[in-house]
Amino acid sequence: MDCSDLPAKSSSDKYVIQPLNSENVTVFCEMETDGGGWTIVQTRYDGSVNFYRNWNDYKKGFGDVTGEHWIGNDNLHNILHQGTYKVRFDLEDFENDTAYAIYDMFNIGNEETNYRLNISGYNGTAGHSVRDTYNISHEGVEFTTKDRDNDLRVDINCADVSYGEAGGWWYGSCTWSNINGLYNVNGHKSIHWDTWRGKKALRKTKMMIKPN
Ligand SMILES: [Ca+2]
Repeated sequence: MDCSDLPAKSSSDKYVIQPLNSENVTVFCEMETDGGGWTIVQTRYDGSVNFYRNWNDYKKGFGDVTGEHWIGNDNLHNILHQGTYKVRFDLEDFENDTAYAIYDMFNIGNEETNYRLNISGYNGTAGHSVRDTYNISHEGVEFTTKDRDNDLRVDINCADVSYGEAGGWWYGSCTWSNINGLYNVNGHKSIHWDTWRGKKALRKTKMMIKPN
C-alpha cells in the first residue's frame, strides 16, 4: 500500500506500490530517517527539475523518483485515502543546517475538491509554517497552480511568479512555507519555511508520508 509495508531492513530506493483502488505507482521509499517506511512526496536538492508547472503536471507528478520530483496529487490522494497518515518535512539551508516539521494528521481530497488540505498536529524544530501571513492555518485550503487559482487572495494568484510565490502549493493568503518555489533565489518566491529561515532560500527539501 505504501513504503511502510517494506521489511524494516530494506534499503532506501524506488519501489512499485499499489494503493487500494489505484494503479501501480513507482515511488521512492526513505528507509533510514525517523524509523523508515516513508513514502516520498517531494524532494529537491540541486534545482535540476523545474517546479514552476501547471495543474496537470502537479496532478500527474513530474521528475524521476530517484531525483528531484513531485509524486503527483492523484497518487498522493490515493495513498492518503487508505488510512490516517502523518507528513514530515526535512529542510536544509545553504549553511548545511537542518530542521524538520511533522504534522500528525495529513490528508488531501480528490481533484474534485482541488485536493483540499487537512493538516494538524505540528511538532518538530522548523516551526509551524503551513499557514499564511495572517497567521491563519491552511487547514481546508485548496491546491493552486499558475493556471488554476484556488487560493484565498482575491487580488492575485499566489502561484504566479509575477505577482505571488512560484510553484504549485496549498496557498491561503499566500503562505509561510513553499517547498515548490524557485531554486536558489531569496525572497518569497524561493523555497522557504518562514518560522525557520524566513524568506531565505533553502537548499534541500524532502516531504514524505507514513501511516500514523
Ligand atoms: Ca487568488
